[in-house]
Order: sequence, then C-alpha cells, then structure tokens
Amino acid sequence: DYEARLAEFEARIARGEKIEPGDWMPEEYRRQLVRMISQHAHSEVVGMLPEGAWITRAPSLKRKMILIAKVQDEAGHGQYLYHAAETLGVTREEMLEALLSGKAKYSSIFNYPTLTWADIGTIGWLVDGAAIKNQTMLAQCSYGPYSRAMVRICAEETFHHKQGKEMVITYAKGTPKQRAMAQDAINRWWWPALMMLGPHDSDSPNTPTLVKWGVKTKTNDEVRQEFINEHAPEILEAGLTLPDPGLRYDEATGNWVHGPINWDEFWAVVNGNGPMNKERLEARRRAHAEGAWVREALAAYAARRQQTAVA
Ligand code: FAQ
Repeated sequence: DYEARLAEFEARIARGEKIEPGDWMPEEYRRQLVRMISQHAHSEVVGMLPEGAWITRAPSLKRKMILIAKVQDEAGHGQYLYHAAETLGVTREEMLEALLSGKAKYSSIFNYPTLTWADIGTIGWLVDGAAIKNQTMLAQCSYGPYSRAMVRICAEETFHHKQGKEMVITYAKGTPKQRAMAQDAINRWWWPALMMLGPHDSDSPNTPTLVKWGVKTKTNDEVRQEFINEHAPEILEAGLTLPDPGLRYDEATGNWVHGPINWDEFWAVVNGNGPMNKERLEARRRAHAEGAWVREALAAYAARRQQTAVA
C-alpha cells in the first residue's frame, strides 16, 4: 500500500540510493522535479540570449571563440535537462508550450539587459558562480538523471566561471575606462545574482519538501551565503567595490553578512515585469516559429525512413 511504498522510498533516499526513472515515487516528488528541472532547462535556453547578443561584438577573436563555446554549452545544458525532465513522463512539447505561453518560470537573472562587454565577464563570474554553487548541491540530489546531468554541467560551468573571472580582473587592472566598465557591470549584476538563488528560506514554500526528499541538500540562504563568502572577498581583492553598504565580514561566524535584498524587485521580475521579460519571451517565440520548417522536415524524414523500412 501507499504508506509502505512511501516508507521504502524514503528509506532508499536515507541510504543515499538514487531514485531512477522506472522506480516508484510519490506524485509530489515527480511534480516537484518536473517543475524544477523544466524551469532549469528553460533558464539555460533563455540564458543564451543576454550573452548571444554580444557574439558579433566581442573585442577579439579569442574572446569571441570563448563566448560562442559558452553559449553553445548552454544550449547543450538545456537539451540535457529537457531529457532529464522527459524521464518523469512530461513531453518536450508540453514544456516548450509552457515556456512560450508565459506559464512556466525561468531564472529571474536572464531578464536583465547586457549593456556593455563587461557584462559578459560579469555573467561568467557572478551568474555562473551562483549557478555552480546551486548545482554542486544539486549534483548530490536523490533523482539519478538530474544528479548526473549536474555533474557534467558543473564541469562546463567551471570553465565559464574562470573565463568570466579572468576577464573582469583583467579589466579591473586595465585602463581607467576599462575599470569603470567592470565596476559598473558588478554594480548592476551583484544584487540580481544574490536574488537568483531564490527567496529567503522563510519565504520558500518548496524548500521543506525538497530537503525532505533529498532534492535540495542545502537551503536557498545557505547556498547564497556560500556564494557571497567566495565572491565578495575576490571582487574586493580585484580592486572593485560591491554595491552593498551593509556588507561586512563577521569574525564570529566567518561569514560575509549582506544588507537587505530588494525582494519587491525580485518578485516583479519573477512575475513577468522585469526589464527584459517581454523581449526574452518574444525572442524565444520568434525562434520557435522560425524553426517550424526544421521540425516539419525532421518529421517528414522520419516518416519516409519508416516507410522504406517497412517496404
Ligand atoms: N527565478 O520555494 P522556492 C544558470 C520561484 S541556470 C525565477 O524557494 P525552489 C546557468 C520558484 O520557482 C539558473 N523564479 O523555490 C547559466 C517558486 O515558484 P513555483 C537556473 C524563482 O524551487 C549561467 C517560487 O519562486 N537554475 O544560471 C527563482 O525551492 C549563465 C518560490 O521559491 C536552476 O533552475 C528565480 N531565481 O528554489 C546559463 C537550478 N527563485 O515554481 C546561462 C534549479 C525562486 O513554486 C548563463 N532550481 N523562484 O511557482 C533550483 O535550484 C530551485 O528551483 C531554486 C528555487 C533555488 C532556483
């Protein structure tokens, strides 16, 4: 019966076993994973847009090649994650329909504009930096396909993080104009990077369930603290400042304490009213419409091959 199955499911998680696609799982576990993995996949795909906008304007061949590789990696991460979600019984068409109709969420961070080239380095350093902290945690998650996807994705994002950090530090030590450009980018991306790790634990309705079933092994605030503890001292060491007058190192706990986060801004962005929400969705809808002929051609090709196989 249900109670016995649930007890066995929870015992498996407690033993550190992975739950695999054909295994029994509570409906709520399945629903939570579909929600999270599909939102994550959408984030990777929409996340190509802010950086993709700068490929034609990269300042050198080396930086252009790095950026092309990074954006291509993000497309791959999206594919990986849609596949992981499909193992839970949801179809790619359903997920895409939810994204394109505006029903599905994707990360708040990709609704901010990339105004200068330094934003590209800053996304690598801060946004990939935050994503890695969150995803290293998710690599431990109880659902096998998601945890394995995270291992591969984190390896690639570590490269994204390094190139971003190298770029921003280079500009921070460059001409006054380069330093000002790097500082301006850090000023604009710091708070959105903190917000992207999710609301405070007290306002995070999904965390208790996800922690109970080993999907999340840390809370939003714990991951945010790890992110700040690594990045705040490194940014200061590069000779840049952070736009938080309340930021200070606390000797007693060994943590960097931050000032209040503007959660009104966060919820406005999550609810579709951020600076770039409309542009991002329009770009995805346009890409989907323009790709219709490819999907039709693939379907026709598959049907033809099936016919020849039968004949
Ligand atoms: N944006 O109860 P919680 C990347 C929603 S990948 C929008 O705390 P949860 C790679 C949340 O969905 C970045 N919505 O939720 C890259 C929920 O609403 P719902 C994406 C957000 O799930 C780098 C409600 O608020 N990563 O960056 C956000 O326990 C560079 C209540 O929140 C992932 O998706 C947000 N930031 O914790 C690509 C990782 N935060 O669904 C290109 C997987 C919360 O109940 C360039 N996801 N909400 O209607 C997770 O780890 C979790 O879902 C959290 C949120 C931690 C994001």
